[in-house]
Amino acid sequence: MRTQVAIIGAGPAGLMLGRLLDLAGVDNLILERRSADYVLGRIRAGVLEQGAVDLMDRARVGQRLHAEGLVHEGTVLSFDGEDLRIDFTALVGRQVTVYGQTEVTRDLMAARPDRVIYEAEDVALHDIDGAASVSWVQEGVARRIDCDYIAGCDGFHGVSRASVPASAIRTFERVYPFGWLGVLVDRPPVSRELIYANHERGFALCSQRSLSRSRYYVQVGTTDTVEDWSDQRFWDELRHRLEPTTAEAVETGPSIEKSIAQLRSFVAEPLRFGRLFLAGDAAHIVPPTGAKGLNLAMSDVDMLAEALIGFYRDGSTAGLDGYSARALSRIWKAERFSWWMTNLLHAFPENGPFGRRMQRAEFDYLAGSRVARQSLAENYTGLPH
Ligand code: RFL
Ligand code: PHB
Repeated sequence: MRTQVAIIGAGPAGLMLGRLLDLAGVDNLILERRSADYVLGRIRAGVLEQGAVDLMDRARVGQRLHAEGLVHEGTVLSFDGEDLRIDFTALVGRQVTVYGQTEVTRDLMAARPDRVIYEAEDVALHDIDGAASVSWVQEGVARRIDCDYIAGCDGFHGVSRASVPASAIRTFERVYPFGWLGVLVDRPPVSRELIYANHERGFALCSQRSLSRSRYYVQVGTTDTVEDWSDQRFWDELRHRLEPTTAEAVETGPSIEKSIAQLRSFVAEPLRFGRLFLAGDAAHIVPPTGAKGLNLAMSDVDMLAEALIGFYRDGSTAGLDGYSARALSRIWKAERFSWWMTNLLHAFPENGPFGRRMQRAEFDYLAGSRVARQSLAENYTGLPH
């Protein structure tokens, strides 16, 4: 068997890359460790930048997004119960769209009924500096495919980055001393727009998936488990951290999903090793505070698809040679913004009262400075691809 591009991972990065290559007539095969249902069951991101929406349109999978996605013209930051609205439209003339990662994935899967191999076990990359190939086990049978290039879109714990010799890769990492506990509930959102709250007891976020489904998060300790958090304890803690009238308006209900994510910043450099290219969470992680992870995965594969398509169209390797530097320049800016939002909004036990006054000063500066709010809005709604 032979293909032009072997893609590892059927998350949003792998599926979007496959779709863009398909539309350009570049042959590709996607290998995914999990089942399609498992991939769709992961509740993750909810906010799309305009660039990601535009990419869904260019990939001709934007129809349902435009029908069902909720366009948000601003967001609210709250500090000890005091609200500050960031008006994206007035500040930078752009918006974001609330549309779950699950839905993005579903739309991309529907556009690609074949050439995704789910439940591919023991995926392994071979000879990435030479005659590249990928092997896997499918229903107990060993298989292998030769390819020109491999796209490692297999997330933070994938096999692609792990296949690179340690001496060829440099990694940068910051693990934060807390996680996010997220709850999904079939109740209308408490507010039309997202609320990011900094409270002495820790961060809280009011998000949503639709007009009838809400997603809430609270900052929790690194050793906390889902079992430590009954629904009742979650709702009590969330309300504690919100401004009183908002807290009262939260419609609670039985959680339909509850999970904890550790917060981390991570970047691998470079993103190319011979015939292997990394994209999405395989290459970098951002803490979710800036809503950048999915969006970065989309901008990476937008650039990678352009480079691969350029190669197959006119034989030029310029795009492929430039991919790593080009993608990393955007990635580091999103890393900076996500780190900054995380620092602004969370309780850092080690920072003490001085750290809290610094957060307060930052919040007051934002409240008083249009330029500061404009910078936040420019980054939150997304830098150009
Ligand atoms: P994914 O989605 O992890 O997909 C990788 C796929 O590769 C498969 N895989 C393998 N396949 C074959 N062989 C192997 N050895 C394999 N190992 C792994 C996996 O099964 C999987 O299907 O990575 P991708 O495509 O790069 O997409 C990245 C995004 O999923 C991620 O960045 C976002 O979800 C991050 N994120 C958010 N991003 C946003 O842009 N906006 C948000 O509002 C937002 N909120 C969030 C988030 C992530 C969260 N968690 C749980 C980490 C909120 C949360 C709570
Ligand atoms: C979400 O809805 O899951 C969400 C929204 C905004 C974030 C992170 C997660 O910053």
